[in-house]
Amino acid sequence: MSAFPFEISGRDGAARTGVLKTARGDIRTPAFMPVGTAATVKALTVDQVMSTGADIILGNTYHLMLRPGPERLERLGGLHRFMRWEGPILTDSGGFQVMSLSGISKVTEEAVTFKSHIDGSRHVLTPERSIEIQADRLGADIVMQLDQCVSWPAEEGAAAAAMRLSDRWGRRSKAAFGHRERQALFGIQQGSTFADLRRESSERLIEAGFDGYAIGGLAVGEGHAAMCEVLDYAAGFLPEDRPRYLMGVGKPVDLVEAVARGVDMFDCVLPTRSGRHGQAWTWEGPVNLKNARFAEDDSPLDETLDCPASRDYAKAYLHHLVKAEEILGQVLLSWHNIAFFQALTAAMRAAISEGRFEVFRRDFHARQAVRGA
Ligand code: PRF
Repeated sequence: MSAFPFEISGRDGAARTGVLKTARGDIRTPAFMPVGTAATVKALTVDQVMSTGADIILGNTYHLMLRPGPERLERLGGLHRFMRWEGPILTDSGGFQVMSLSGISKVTEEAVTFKSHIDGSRHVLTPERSIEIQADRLGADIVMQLDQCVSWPAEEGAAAAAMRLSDRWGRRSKAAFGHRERQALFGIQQGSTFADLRRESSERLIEAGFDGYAIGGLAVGEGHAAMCEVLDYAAGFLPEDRPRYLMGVGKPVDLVEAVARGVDMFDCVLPTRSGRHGQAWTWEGPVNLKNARFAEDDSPLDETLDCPASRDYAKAYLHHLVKAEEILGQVLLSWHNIAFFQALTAAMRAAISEGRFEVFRRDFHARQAVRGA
């Protein structure tokens, strides 16, 4: 029995819409989770994040264990109280961030050992310690198993070994997590771009039994078309009645294509990171506010969005802020981008509910293509 009910209220092809009911509130799916790596969704207050309609945010074990440290966070009342976010939080387990951020790391059967990217200090992360940090010290609502993600391209043998290690770590994660009323544990499918490995991974995860199932190991350089090819089968290997979460994805077109293949949840640094670099995501594709064509453009980014950053500020002003490297430019573009990603998932939920997802998908691609997204 899962801690959190997942109620699917509508389907259209492989796409689904519903609600994942957590102890800290409902997550409407398809859902986009803004990334709050270091106990902050960069450049935004939690009130701004909440105002965009985000139901859940993501935090990172890797960063928070290095700074401010899990025991200190626990003494300060846990991650929710620390950062003043009252809704659900999903935390990633750390393995992927070790791979992508730390200088040196070593993976053994027992643990991943790595050097901090902040001060070079040495740290050990076992599946058990990752669960303890996420569930007991930080107090995450959705906890991820520790896994190993191989880079792309991968040899089949290396991908198989990492997938099977992830399975063993998943079982240890589950044993350490135990049974909890107010928290859920998600397993992570691995297997790179190999269908047989993705199938075997899913069978192992299902046998162990998790509250939700993530698809890991994608968006690591394979590109949109190859990712879609994997999702053609990988999503369907996972249980129909539990949430499916595609980790670290992605661009708006990735979200739409993944939802079309049965994915329910996403997270990505893209809206906040690109916002800090002057890029805004729109129904017509991405635009760079640095571009001189905005210097005297008095229109807002999107007056239909219920977000001040999208609706109330002229592109000419945003252009000026970005050119002058003013902090407010980063704040407003991050805010707009998160609002846009929430509007995108809301539009998908409505389209699926109303049985017009395929029309939405076609129109979406046509509109994005206008600016060559
Ligand atoms: N595993 C974990 N976190 C992740 C990934 C993964 O494979 C990815 C891959 N895109 C992003 N974040 N634990």
